[in-house]
Amino acid sequence: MSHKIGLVGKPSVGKSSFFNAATMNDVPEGAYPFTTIDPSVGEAYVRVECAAPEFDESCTPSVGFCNGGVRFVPVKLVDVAGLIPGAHEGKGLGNQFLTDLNEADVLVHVVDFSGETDIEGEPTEGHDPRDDIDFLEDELDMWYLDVLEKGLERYRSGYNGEEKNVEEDLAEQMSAFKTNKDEIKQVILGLGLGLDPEEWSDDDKADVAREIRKRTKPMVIAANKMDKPVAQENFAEITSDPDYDHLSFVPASAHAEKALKKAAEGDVVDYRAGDDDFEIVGDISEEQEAGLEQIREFVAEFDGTGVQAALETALFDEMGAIAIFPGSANGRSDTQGVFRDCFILPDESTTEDFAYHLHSDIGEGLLHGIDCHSQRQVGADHVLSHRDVVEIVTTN
Ligand SMILES: Nc1nc2c(ncn2[C@@H]2O[C@H](COP(=O)(O)OP(=O)(O)OP(=O)(O)O)[C@@H](O)[C@H]2O)c(=O)[nH]1
Ligand SMILES: [Mg+2]
Repeated sequence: MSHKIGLVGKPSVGKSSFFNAATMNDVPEGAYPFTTIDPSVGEAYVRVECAAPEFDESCTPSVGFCNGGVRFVPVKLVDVAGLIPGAHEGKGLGNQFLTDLNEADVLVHVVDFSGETDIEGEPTEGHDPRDDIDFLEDELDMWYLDVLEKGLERYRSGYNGEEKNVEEDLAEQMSAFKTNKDEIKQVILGLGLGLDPEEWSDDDKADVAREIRKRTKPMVIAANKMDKPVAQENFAEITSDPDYDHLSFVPASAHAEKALKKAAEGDVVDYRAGDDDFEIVGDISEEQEAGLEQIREFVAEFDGTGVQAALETALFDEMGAIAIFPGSANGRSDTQGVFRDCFILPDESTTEDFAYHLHSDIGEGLLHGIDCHSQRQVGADHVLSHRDVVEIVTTN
């Protein structure tokens, strides 16, 4: 039941490199477009500060691992094929790409900030990464608009009988986007539109499509290839451009992350994924040392390689997910030990949602929860916060 994070972007921006760095997989990478054709799914991790030390406990994670008080909780990462302009009309790998992307709960848009690949992923110089950011949003919006138009057609044809209801027809047509009629109605009314789509202009329709896309495809931008000076210049410029204020950017170097993980595997460095420093522990050549020292400067300046940070910003900040530890209020550990699990739940999850997440029987038998930090009882509809430790009390 782990969450799925999708890596998207035009060809040759470094999606597969990012994927390999995060998952330590070995899918092909290449300086030519469409190196990746079929999506690969791998296991990556998001970091959560472990709650066990706060209870003077040690933890024995059932999945993932804990390193120096940092829990690495598994998530699924999907490396999809590159997207080029016109994908919604089937260009490049077209609709297949869009279908793959739809399975993700949240997206990391990998952008080549060096500007050394053009919009189709071919080598160039001086390309403005803003064009990539715009085009991906536009492409998604046009895809949503196509589906929205089909929903409007359904409405016009009276698909759902005499009682015409636009939000219901749209919700049915757009169900693959994991939206529903309440959300669609909210969007329509929020844009100041009425519920009769015959009165909407083309711009209104585009606005509705865009707003639904924004809500259903939370996204963070991984500004990749930041190990190149030209990428750093572009980053400074774009992150201070007011037109891009609404987006969150994480500076990243998939190359740096991969180099560190490889070096750690070979016992050359002591490196914990996501950290802003590492220790050289093996015998290395001068050349290797110089390379590692360059990476050290990078991670010190950008607070890590950005690979972990991009995944976590996507899941926790953009999607609003929270991590919950099942706990026991009296501190007693059972035979299986405490703090075995750390679950990632959606935004606004309640005690009851958590109980059902554990098991439907637990959900059905729920009496109340106990917030283990405060030792207070919490009701079924109490909204949980990130890193809460909760005991569920049931009738059975
Ligand atoms: N300098 C630098 N180059 C990178 C980085 N990440 C990827 N690259 C290079 O960018 C090129 C494309 O990388 P891929 O990972 O194959 O890109 P992709 O987005 O998966 O490409 P497609 O599968 O064709 O869509 C390769 O030559 C990589 O070595 C990085 O962090 N820094
Ligand atoms: Mg690829």
